[in-house]
Amino acid sequence: MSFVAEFRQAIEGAQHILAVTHVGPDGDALGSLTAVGQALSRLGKQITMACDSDMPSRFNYLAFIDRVVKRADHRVPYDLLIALDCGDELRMGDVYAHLPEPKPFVVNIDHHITNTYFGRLNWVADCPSTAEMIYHLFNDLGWEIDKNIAMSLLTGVVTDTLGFRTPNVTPTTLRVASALMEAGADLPLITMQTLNLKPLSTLRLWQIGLNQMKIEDGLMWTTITSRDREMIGYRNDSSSGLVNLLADVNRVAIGVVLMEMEDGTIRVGFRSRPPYDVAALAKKLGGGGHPQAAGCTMEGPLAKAEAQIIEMCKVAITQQSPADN
Ligand SMILES: [Mn+2]
Repeated sequence: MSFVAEFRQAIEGAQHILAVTHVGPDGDALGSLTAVGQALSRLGKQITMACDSDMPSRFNYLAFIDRVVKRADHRVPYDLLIALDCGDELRMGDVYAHLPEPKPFVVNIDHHITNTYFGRLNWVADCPSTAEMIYHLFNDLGWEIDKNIAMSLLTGVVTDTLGFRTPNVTPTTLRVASALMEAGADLPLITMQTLNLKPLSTLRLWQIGLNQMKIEDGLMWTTITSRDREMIGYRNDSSSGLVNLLADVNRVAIGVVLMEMEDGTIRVGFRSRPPYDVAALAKKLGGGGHPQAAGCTMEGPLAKAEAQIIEMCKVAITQQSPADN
């Protein structure tokens, strides 16, 4: 049976559905989550949307965003869990970890190449965003994409492609975006809210990161200490685009940001340009992601993690460098 047919069957047989996306949610995570939440609630299902993080305010324009909760309701007998944009179970944080046994039937819909196929039903596709997958899924199911759902899905498409600029964008991506605009999605508003506007603390973070940046053998990296974070009041667990700046320098193959968190662990973000692949690197360190964008969490201290990352990245650059002629 095809995924669509199995998914349809799972939905038809379920009354209480829990949709979950990853911690530290981005536009694809919240766009996919709210699109699924809207569609299922229209079908008359009892739907809980959960994400184990605070909601970033720039996504306030999304319909249903105010219904996203941090924990599942443990009194509700969920018969289905839909994981969206999660490469593994850990990405769901305590929403999944704290869910009482027996856990519900899990459907895993994701576009990370490092996905562990943790669901009972899995759809993992090589696609620029989970939202683009959801668009195709709704179409195949014959579910209407109204203006609000289109806004959610286009938010995912636009943010995960950084405004259609990543190397995995295809003509299909543009056709999907076009169809979503025709359904009423407001592209300029999405671009302004999610890509252009940023809190001042983001630029303060870039300021610190750019001051510390180092470049050696095609690797450009920087470190942010938890004291830096405290000083500028930065609470996000991603570097909010700083790592993209580093990887976009023309002599650079891989860009890395190491950020020391309050609990002493180190969040590491990787970016690269083709043909360099950072997904395998991140996976080796217990993380995951895409060939050109990946991440992991390491034990401290910062200096030790930094030394290990520099070593691993330099080896990867040497091994993956195309022949000179
Ligand atoms: Mn995504």
